[in-house]
Amino acid sequence: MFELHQKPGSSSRDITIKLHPENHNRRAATTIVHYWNITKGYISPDGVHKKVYLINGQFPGPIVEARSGDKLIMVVSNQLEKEEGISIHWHGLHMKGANDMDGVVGVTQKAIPSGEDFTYEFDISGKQAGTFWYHSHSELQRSDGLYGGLVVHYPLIEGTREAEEYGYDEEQLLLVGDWYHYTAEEVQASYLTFRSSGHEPVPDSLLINGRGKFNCSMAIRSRPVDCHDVQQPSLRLEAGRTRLRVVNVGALAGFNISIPGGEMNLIQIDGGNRIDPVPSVNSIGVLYPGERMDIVLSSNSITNLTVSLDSENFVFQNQALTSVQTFPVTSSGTIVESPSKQGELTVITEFDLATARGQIFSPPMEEHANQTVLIYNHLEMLAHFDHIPMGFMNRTNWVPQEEPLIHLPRSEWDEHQFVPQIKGNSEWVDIVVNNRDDKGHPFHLHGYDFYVLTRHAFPRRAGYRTYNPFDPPAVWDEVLYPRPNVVNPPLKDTAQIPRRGYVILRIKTDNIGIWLFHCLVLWHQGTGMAMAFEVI
Ligand SMILES: [Cu+2]
Repeated sequence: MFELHQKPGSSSRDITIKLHPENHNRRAATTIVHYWNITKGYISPDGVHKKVYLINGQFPGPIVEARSGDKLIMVVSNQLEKEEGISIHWHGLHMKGANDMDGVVGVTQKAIPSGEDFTYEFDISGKQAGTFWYHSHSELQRSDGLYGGLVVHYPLIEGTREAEEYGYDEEQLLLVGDWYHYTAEEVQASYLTFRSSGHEPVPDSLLINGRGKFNCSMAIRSRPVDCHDVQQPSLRLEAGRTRLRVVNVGALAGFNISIPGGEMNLIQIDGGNRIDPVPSVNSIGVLYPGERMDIVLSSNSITNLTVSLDSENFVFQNQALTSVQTFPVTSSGTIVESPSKQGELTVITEFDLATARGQIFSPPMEEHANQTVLIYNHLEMLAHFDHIPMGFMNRTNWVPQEEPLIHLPRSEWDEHQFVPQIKGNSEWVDIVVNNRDDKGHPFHLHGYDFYVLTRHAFPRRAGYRTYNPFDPPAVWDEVLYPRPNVVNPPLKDTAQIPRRGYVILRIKTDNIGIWLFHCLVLWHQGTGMAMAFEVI
């Protein structure tokens, strides 16, 4: 058997994942091969026993580090005992020329059956470097632990010296996300019934780098768990300044990170996309599922780090959940006494990620794209489907097709596939998505980064509205229809579409293939909130 990364009942509660840019940024591009055996086993990430997916015996999976231009060969062996198909998606990597390696069951591949292997082989673009992650794109396996971090470093010889430019001495990874004590299948079953009234199952706990702390006395009698009390995990920073690469690996909730008394500087969003510089703050958010942020902080002023889950989607109360949790931070192996005493006020300065801007286009981009696609997304509970919540993109509810779309002529795609065609000659295409729901949805586009020209929620008093690019408003105004940002829009691969609001996402169609576009809330994705674009 494999060595468990985290032994059940293990007393080590150090969650530090130190990265090693020095092993990658000084060498020529190369081929990196990983052999992964996927199994399942019981562990207690937060003190509560749960059966999770393990990669080579580890949860979360092994960290993959590389440099721009490397070739990755990932041999994934499904060693699950029961018949269950798996796949791995490389979130944020463009997969140019490797659409069939994108890992989406039903679109780019069939699930890897138990007892079989699949080899993912693809080149990381010479232009891509940043914080990524990988996760299952089969069923709901992501929330039962089939995920891990993927970091691509800039080669120093290309002249980009980020450590000097941003002023940091070490790099660490933080995989942060909500956590459920029941299996994803059980959680989804509690959602896909009329009894849920469409309210999402609220998580029980939260994990950083696969560990957390659940207070066993909080367990609810109606939902018993096998629990033993564990210490709160802690983070260890080396002296100096640290670049934290933060990924939201959760299934439902966004979160804020704050370090009262400390200073954080946001430098990049999603896969290494630079932002217009912002002032140092001690709280940043909301980071939604699938999104990443890179922040630089000075370790000497930090004694703890607080993660606050965003309660936007917590309509049902879950008494078991502690949605704000503080993790001790040690610096150079010594716990620094907190300078702020009880009763003393710490001023919170917060940066709202929704206000991040990208690098400046000079001259600005054109107001109009070469092509525009208009989409309405909606969760519905229809009488003829027993009032079970179902996700729709325009009028289509996605169900992965048995044979993947890339291997079939369009005439053989079933009625659950909504896949507009767009031209792939590097034209600009605007994707306008109107979210008709009273909750936000973090959407991820495979194969591309997009510029977020607009991300807007209509005021509650404005009644029911949408944005139609083919019949635009006579005048732009900040309250109803803000002017699209063609000067410094942020570049991302995952973006929150606000409740009763809309986004305008602009892509340059330079990547041929069929690319999924879907909500990252796993419970929404699992009930059909997904579509794809075929770039021809
Ligand atoms: Cu959603």
